[in-house]
Amino acid sequence: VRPPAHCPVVIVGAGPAGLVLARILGLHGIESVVLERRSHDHVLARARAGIVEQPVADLLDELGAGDRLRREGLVHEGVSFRFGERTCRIDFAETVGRHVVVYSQQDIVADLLDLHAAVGTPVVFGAEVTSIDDFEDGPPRVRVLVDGHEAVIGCDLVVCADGTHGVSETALQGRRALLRRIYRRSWLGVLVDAAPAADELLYSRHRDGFALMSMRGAHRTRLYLEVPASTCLDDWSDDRIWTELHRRLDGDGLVLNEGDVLERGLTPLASSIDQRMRYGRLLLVGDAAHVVPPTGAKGLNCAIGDAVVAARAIREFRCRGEEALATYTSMASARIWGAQRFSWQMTTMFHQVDTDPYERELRLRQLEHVTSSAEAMADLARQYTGLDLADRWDA
Ligand code: RFL
Ligand code: PHB
Repeated sequence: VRPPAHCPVVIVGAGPAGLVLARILGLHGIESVVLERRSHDHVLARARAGIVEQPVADLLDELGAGDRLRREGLVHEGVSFRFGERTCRIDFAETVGRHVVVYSQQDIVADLLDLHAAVGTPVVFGAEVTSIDDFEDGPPRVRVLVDGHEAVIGCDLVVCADGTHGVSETALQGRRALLRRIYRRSWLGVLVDAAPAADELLYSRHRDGFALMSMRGAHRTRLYLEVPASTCLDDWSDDRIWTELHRRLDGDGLVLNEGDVLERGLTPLASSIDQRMRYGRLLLVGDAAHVVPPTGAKGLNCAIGDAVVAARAIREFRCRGEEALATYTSMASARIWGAQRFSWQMTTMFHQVDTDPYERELRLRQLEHVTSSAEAMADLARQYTGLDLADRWDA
């Protein structure tokens, strides 16, 4: 696929946000092109999120991209929290009648790409957007490099779904209304060729640092360890990783199953949010606009939630012109701030290294509080399984 000279909507980035947006626009008969700097294979190989909120799984179904998720995804009706000597299960089904689906982000992206190929949405791989011009006061022009050749695409609107460190960062330099938090800790994540040691996720607060047991299907375990942000992946031999994982996660009848480490990676914990998600005729969606630490499992879900709101703003823009874009940020922000707050709460409750004794105790009390009563557990379950989307894609 080659980039066109003109397209009503240019979407930068073939992550979950860009691909869901292109699908909703397509269902409303609005033409778009998706430009992705990486190759098709690279995009499908990137190991990332794995927890899909119930409203997001329902949306993927409605968009025609949910068949495999329904067949292969694991429905989880609860989660366990370990702290001190206690393991506490929060039952989503019983407290709020909801669930999450464990299904990898790569598979969601693969399903959306198959769907786009089937319906003929142009998705151009190996297409690096190098600059976006004139978006503040007129129709934007997008410069893109494909196979060493530069092309310019004219459009009515550009949507940056380009994640962190994408081209929107450069295009908006010095203009952004960013609020940030750096946690000075990272997660070391491994994908292991072994069956998960339990049917549900286990989040563990441990004096040596947080750890999480998750999974990808019935035969792969996904495990995370809290490590200092300055750590180097080379310092973590398989032996050292397993020793730490067992120390922080084994107990209460659970012993991790070991297996070959198939992938490993480091994710710094950070929160950031741009208080403006619209700059003239440029909209930000997903990680390009806001980032959360992975503890609440919200990044992927928020990115897809934004796509629904952006699609509505674009439809109204086509009827009423530029003034219709004015409400985009406020429409998206309640759900985004909900995810920011929940992710911050989960992160602070479970991570305690580098905090003073008062703060450490406070965080433990918070964890005790959220597991102390049916009401508190229901509140957590509601947030974990996902707040309703801000809008309906088909309304
Ligand atoms: P993405 O997925 O980063 O996609 C952005 C795309 O834009 C492309 N791009 C460009 N293309 C053309 N020209 C340019 N100049 C470009 N610059 C960038 C990139 O190549 C890329 O393909 O952003 P999007 O769509 O906003 O989606 C966000 C999610 O990917 C992210 O929030 C989640 O992965 C976060 N996350 C989790 N979220 C959850 O909801 N549940 C989880 O369980 C969860 N676990 C995680 C996570 C993220 C992790 N890592 C690695 C950061 C676990 C981990 C370890
Ligand atoms: C994952 O399975 O990758 C995962 C699960 C829960 C989280 C973060 C990541 O909070």
